[in-house]
Amino acid sequence: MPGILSKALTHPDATAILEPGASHTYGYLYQASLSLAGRLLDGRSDLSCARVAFLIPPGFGYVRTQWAIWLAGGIAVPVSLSHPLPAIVQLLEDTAAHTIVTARVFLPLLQETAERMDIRLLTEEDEVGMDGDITLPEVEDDRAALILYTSGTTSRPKGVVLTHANLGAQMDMLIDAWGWTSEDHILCVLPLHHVHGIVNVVGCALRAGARLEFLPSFTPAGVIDAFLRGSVNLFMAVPTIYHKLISHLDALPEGERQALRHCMSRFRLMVCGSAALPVTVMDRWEKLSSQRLLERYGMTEIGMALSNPLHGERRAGTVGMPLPGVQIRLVDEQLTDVAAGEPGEILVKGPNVFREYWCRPDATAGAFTEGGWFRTGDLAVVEEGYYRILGRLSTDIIKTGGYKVSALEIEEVMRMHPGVRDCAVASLPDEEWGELIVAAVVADEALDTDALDGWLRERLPRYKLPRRYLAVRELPRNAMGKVVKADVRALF
Ligand code: MLC
Ligand code: AMP
Repeated sequence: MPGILSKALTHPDATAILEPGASHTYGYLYQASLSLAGRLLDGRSDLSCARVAFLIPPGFGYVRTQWAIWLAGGIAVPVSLSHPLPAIVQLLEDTAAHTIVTARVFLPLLQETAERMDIRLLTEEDEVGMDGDITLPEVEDDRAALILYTSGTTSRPKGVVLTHANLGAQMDMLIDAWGWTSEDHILCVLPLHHVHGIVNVVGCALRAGARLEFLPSFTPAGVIDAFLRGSVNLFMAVPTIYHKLISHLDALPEGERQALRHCMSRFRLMVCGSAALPVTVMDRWEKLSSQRLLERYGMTEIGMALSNPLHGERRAGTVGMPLPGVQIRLVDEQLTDVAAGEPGEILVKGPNVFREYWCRPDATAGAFTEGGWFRTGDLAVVEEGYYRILGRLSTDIIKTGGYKVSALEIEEVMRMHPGVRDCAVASLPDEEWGELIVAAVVADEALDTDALDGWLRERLPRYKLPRRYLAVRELPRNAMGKVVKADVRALF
């Protein structure tokens, strides 16, 4: 059995998952996962790293499917609920998926594609008994467990391959650093196709034997209601979510705000990450909740690497220090270590670091330096032991609402539109979203931005859509003919 599940079996009667209208114990979660693993195996002894994509809303069904894939020896490939069909097809093609597991509600979306691509389609809810008479394969720790798609400096997203050992190490270092116990109760409002939701929230909670409560999606009112029920004591989110919660709380009558402050003041911990936490948001949140947010830094390829301390000063504007077991270097362009106090690119090494990009040996080779250090592409400086993130090496990577988006990917899709002659995608700083995606477009005729937006919505997930368009006669270029993104930004 994969190591990362075995700890959950030591407390079968404890509550594992709460979701609207239902709660499930660890024992039931395991049994239900086992029966689904039997259906996935379908008579075979081992899925032997076959890729199993799954499109399931956050909740019991999601976790059960993830566990079933791991029990059966497959590689889990979570599919975003916000991806339109062309983006899903791209992922199915790239992973050469063997099976898709989904919820009944998504069958109309997936059926034709699965048939055309000859991929087995299962619904998670269809049950055939709960018998435990299933022989499971031996799943070694260095077997691939998960492929997560991440946007980067190439136009197509890359699959990040994480092994069972990587995931176990990522979870153990957070359980240790943030003091997780089986007494904890966390609320999950994050999407479950990224490391923040999958590892930091779902994975750590279940490995620690804690209670994991799901909301189907994020709404400020839903979060507040769940907090007021009184047993949630842990919360983790991206800066945009804290910003939205602050706006919601600011609009409440003082009496309700006070009741909420009282309720939140009893939380054990609130964590923020995935994008820079503005000091203004940290301060306002502390006033509203009496909680000083713990900011940390991570990435799909490495899980978490730097964190402010659980005990001790949580310094605003910084992401703290290396987590236990994580090695960090700051280097210059020649990959030489910078002098103390100088800025440099963050390099990471440790058991948390991913194995490879799926079927992209060149990208994998390019991501590591001699000695096996992973290049993050992020710049930082150390001040009195605390790391401060300064920015990114590439201007083509955008972080919006905590999602990483490649400007090049959006440009490539936009250029396929018959009315678009050329385009350049950039970002503007934004208090709520961190960065806002914008697009300058060269078009033959007057640009109908509504029509272009509607066309893009059929091809890109919502969080990758430009929020402002500008028609231009030509794109700003340097002497080499390269588009200058800073000048594109200035046009807005
Ligand atoms: C949505 N909207 C945006 C937007 N996304 N506007 C500007 N920029 C964006 N990026 C607006 C649109 O008007 C949209 O309407 C409306 O919001 C509602 O869209 P939604 O999708 O329903 O928004 P919402 O659910 O409120 O989403 C906000 C959010 C979400 C913050 C909850 O973005 C989110 O879950 N972010 C977390 C992402 C995450 O988990 N990242 C971790 C990556 S791992 P319309 O119809 O006009 O589109 C990682 C490593 C690490 O980074 O360190 O953790
Ligand atoms: P992703 O590839 O989606 O996992 O996003 C990882 C990127 O998010 C990192 O490379 C950073 O650029 C950014 N990031 C994560 N946490 C923080 C943080 N606390 N402050 C600033 N940037 C962050």
